Amino acid sequence: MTLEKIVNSVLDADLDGVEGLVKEGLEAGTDPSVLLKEGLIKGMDVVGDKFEAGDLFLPEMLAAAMTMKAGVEVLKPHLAGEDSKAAGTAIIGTVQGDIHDIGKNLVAMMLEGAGFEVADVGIDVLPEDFVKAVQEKKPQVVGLSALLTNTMPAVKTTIDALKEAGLRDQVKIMVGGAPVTQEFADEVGADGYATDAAGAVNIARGFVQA
Ligand code: B1M
Repeated sequence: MTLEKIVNSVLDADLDGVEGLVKEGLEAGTDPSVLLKEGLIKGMDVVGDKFEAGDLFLPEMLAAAMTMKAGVEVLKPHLAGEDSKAAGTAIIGTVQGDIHDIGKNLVAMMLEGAGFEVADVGIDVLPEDFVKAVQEKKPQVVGLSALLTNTMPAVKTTIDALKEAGLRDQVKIMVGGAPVTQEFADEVGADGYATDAAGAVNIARGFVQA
C-alpha cells in the first residue's frame, strides 16, 4: 500500500523514492492531506520516536527531514488550494534557538494557499527580528512556531518584545508546534493556537475577519 511505503521511505530516508511514491498516491486519487498526514508526517513521527528511544541518531533524523521535504514539494500545488484573493498579511517564523522548519513551512504554504501574503522570516529568529519584521511588513497575523520544550520560553520572549515595541495591539499572534498547547498559548498571551497547518489557516482567517 502506498501510504505504508511513504512512511517507510521517510524512515529509510529514501530521497530518490519518495517523490515517485507521493506521485503514485496522487495518481491513485488519494487525498493530498491523507498522503501528508498518514504518509509523510506519520513517517516523521516514527523517526522522532526512534530518535527518542536511541534507535536512530541525528544524521538519520536530518536525512529523514530532507526526504519529507522532497515529498512535501510534490504535494505543495495540491495542498495549497486556489484561493488567490488577498486575505491578509502574515509573518511566520521559528523562534530563537529552534531550527525545526518543516511544520512552519507547511503552515506558511497553507496560508499562502488560502490567499495570505506570507513573509517567512525563517528559523532561529531573535525576538528583535520578529519586531523588525512586524515594523516593516505591518502584518495582521504573526505566527510563532516552537518544536522544542526548551525553546517554548522564546515564544513568550518574542511576545514580550512585541509588547515592549508597542506593536502588540497591532497584530494577532498565533502559536503552534508539537510541544505547544492551548494552555501554554493562554499563559503567554497569544491570541490563538493550532495543532496543525489547516487549523492555523482557520485561526488566521478568523483573525482577519474579526
Ligand atoms: Co528534532 N526534535 N531535534 N530535529 N525533531 C523533535 C522535535 C523531538 C520531539 C524528537 C524526539 O525526541 N522525539 C525532540 C524534541 C523534544 C522536546 O523538546 N520535547 C527533538 C530534539 C531533541 C532535537 C535536538 C535537540 C536533537 C539534538 O541535537 N540532540 C535538535 C535541536 C535543534 C534545534 O532546533 N536547536 C533537533 C534537530 C532536528 C533536525 C535538524 C535533525 C530535524 C529538523 C529538520 C528541519 O526541520 N529542517 C529534526 C526533526 C526532523 C525532528 C522530528 C523527528 C520531526 C519534526 C517534524 O518536522 N515533524 C521531531 C519529532 C516529531 O515531531 N515527531 C523532532 C513534521 C512536521 C510536519 O510536524 O513540526 O510538529 P511539526 O508541525 C506541525 C504542527 O506542530 C503544527 O503544524 C504542523 C503541520 O501539521 N505547527 C504549527 C507547527 N508550527 C506551527 C505554527 C502554528 C500553528 C501550527 O502557528 C504559528
